Amino acid sequence: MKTVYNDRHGQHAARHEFFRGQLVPAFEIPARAYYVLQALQAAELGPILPPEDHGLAPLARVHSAAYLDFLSGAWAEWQGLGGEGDAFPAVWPVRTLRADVLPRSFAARLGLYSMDSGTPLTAGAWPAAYWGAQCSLTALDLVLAGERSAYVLTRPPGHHAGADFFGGYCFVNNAAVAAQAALDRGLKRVAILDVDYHHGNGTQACFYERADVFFASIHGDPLTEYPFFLGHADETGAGAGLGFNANFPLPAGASNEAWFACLDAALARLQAYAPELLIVSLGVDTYGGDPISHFQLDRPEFSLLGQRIRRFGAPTLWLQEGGYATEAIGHNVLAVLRGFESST
Ligand code: OKP
Ligand code: ZN
Repeated sequence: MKTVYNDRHGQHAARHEFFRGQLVPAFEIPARAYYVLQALQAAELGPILPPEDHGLAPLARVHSAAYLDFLSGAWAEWQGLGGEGDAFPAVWPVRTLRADVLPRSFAARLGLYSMDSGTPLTAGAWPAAYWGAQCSLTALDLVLAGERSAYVLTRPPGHHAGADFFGGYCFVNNAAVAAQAALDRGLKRVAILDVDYHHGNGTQACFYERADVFFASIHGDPLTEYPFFLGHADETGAGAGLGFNANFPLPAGASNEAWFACLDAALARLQAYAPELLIVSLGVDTYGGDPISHFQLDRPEFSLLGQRIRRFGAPTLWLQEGGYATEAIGHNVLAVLRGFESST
């Protein structure tokens, strides 16, 4: 399997993040991708390729122009204001406040375009996220040219980012950009399966009222788990998209049996949809040793996941999302991809 590697991810390197009112060491760090790269190289999974630049237009098919403008200029603006260290939002236009008037204040726009205070905006957040999307588009090219599958090794992740906001460590929604690009290249039905521990609220929202992308997600129940405000089972799509969204929330601590029962159910829904392309938002924070998540998958289960996806039978684009047990994530990702490769 070919890997497209975001060689600029290291520019996004937060030292700390806010967690329960404290600054704690960041979880979403460059070492995550270095461990995966090392594991792929050691296993000789396949060629590791750099991204090709497809420009801003495919990102603008998913994200608003105002948001991309803000994000691409945010660090310079913050520096111009004398910002020291990473920028953290601290104020949001919640219910009764107006989000339709663009404030001049940087702090206010940082809040307008974000969903939480746990996502440091660093000097390199924009280039890292931009090139992550370019990796996703490059890998999509490979799959559309006939590769059975391709894997995108990138960070920061993307699935929490919405059309006009960042959050949950995410800035640009790679899965949504790739899905929309596939449709723009002529595909009629794209499926996104999100197996990250956290619900992919951004991806779901992008396609919630559309029938051309089916979004299915297995995740920790938002009643107790991030992102808290989306991801319930009764979210089944709206308008033309009604019936094309399927959420499988599981309680924190759920068994592997329960997780695979959800995987089977999700894949059955996607099978009935008969997509021409399957995009997998591959978070491996479902690992039992993950420091911020509460499922119990391990290497054999990750391998089984890969095998199930292989059996699904569609051209498959794998996109890296979460996974915070830093030293284990390489082995976990490799187990998934090898499970896929070894199966027929
Ligand atoms: C991103 B992805 C832990 C607090 C949780 C948000 C988690 C985002 C997960 N410090 N902060 O879905 O893996
Ligand atoms: Zn996650």
